[in-house]
Amino acid sequence: MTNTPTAQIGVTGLATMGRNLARNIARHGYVTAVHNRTESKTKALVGEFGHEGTFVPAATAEEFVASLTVPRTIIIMVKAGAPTDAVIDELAPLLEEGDILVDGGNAHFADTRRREVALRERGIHFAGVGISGGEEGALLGPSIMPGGSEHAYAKLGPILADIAVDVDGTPCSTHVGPDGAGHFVKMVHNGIEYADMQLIAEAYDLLRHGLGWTPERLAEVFESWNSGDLESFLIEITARVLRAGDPSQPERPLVDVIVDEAEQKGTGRWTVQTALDLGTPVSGIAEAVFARALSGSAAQRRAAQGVLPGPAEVPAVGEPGGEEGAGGFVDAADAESFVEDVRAALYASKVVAYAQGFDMIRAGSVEYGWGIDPGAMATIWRGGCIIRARFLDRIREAYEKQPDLPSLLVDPYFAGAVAAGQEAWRRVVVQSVQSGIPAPGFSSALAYYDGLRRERSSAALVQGLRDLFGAHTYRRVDRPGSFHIDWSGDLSESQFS
Ligand code: NBP
Repeated sequence: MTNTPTAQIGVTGLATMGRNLARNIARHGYVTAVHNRTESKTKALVGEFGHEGTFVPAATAEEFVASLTVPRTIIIMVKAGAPTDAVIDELAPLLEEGDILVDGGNAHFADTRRREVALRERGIHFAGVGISGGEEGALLGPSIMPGGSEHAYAKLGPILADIAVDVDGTPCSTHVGPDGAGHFVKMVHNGIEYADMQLIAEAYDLLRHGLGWTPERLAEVFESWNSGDLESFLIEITARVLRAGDPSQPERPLVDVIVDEAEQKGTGRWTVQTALDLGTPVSGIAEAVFARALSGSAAQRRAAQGVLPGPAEVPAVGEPGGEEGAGGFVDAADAESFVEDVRAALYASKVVAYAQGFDMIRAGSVEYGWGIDPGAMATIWRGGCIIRARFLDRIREAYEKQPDLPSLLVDPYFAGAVAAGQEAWRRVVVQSVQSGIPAPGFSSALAYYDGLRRERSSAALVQGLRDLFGAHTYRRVDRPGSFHIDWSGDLSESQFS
């Protein structure tokens, strides 16, 4: 170990993400201090990958801090929650005013805000940085959503831009905004990821049961979609998963032997909880979180099977005897148009999910005074992250043309795209209802679309009811003010403001 500080940046927490991020940083020529609570991980990293760059291993937090040039820049990559607080508590007393402490884990943005305030009081710049791309992204180039002060970003930004993936010459990293802005945007990113995966799964389910095609044949459908508007990492890997056979009985599709209970780590749930507080309808993300919860309600699902009837004529596909072409509810002659309808429904629903996610970013930005540029978020999501997709370029263009766009859905390109597919979208939702194949993402997206576009909504009646039972008052279409009816008396109207 050295007593002379030489490291330009340090990473503490060398599990999957931290170790790959440290390697990425060192590969870019930065002298990188590395530390982990359990020292064996530090030794393993340097032993295995020490040749990739200049690492300065440290056994203790004191050695780690002492190895860094001042002002120090340290990235924490430990398990989110209490472990992050434990690491901050250990490091903060060793740091000096002007040092920069970065949390690259999946922290809740409210924790980041709390930590930022506490460390600011000690003169330490705390930056919450969202990092997306998983293990491979951390090593080869993630999408990075840095929050924190301008001061911290001035030092951190160039390093992050170096290690982030690059799309068309632009790094997928930009300053999101102060304190928790980066982690907030990362959270919404993950929420959108939930919605996107749910919609893809619904498309697969409808195609599989509608057409009776094998997963392998459906892999071809997704591959073909990947060369159009839907081109994205998630569509690409859907084809890969559908094509895969069970390693222990290769003739059986892998997707048929995977237990159908989706798990979650919690960022989707956080997104929905936060959206409820902000009053932003992210119904696509909420449906995805609830669909995962329903899939995991194994005992209830077992109890319902055989008790709750569905439409009588719907066949079971993927069951014994459910081979290709057998038992789909769509006539073979209509197969091509059904595939196209599902594609259009998927695209339109996806536009809604992203529109809702961007609405939430705008609402969070207003609530917390972050000044987030939504177009810049679309730009940094084009590569490295799980939701990377061709159409993020379209989103970037939409916000470039009109930074205060009220909804992505009213941008001429997206309005046109959704309008072109809306009849197909309606047909698919009808078919899902008639065949008893749940498509909560498709149908709630369509309901949101219709709710948005209709001139008059049913909320007028809701307001009337609220006034009757709770004297909550209502506003009128023909004059300003708030009004109340004397419901228990002569039904006269009084004005309150
Ligand atoms: P984990 O989330 O599995 O955390 C393991 C690391 O936390 C180890 O280095 C462990 O040290 C350390 N740690 C724990 Br646990 N408790 C600690 C404590 N009290 N004090 C000090 N260190 C402690 O690691 P990961 O999967 O590499 O993820 C790191 C972060 O990145 C997490 O916040 C995670 O949510 C996020 N993440 C992001 C993505 C993505 O796609 N962006 C993917 C996966 C994870 P030890 O070795 O001594 O036990």
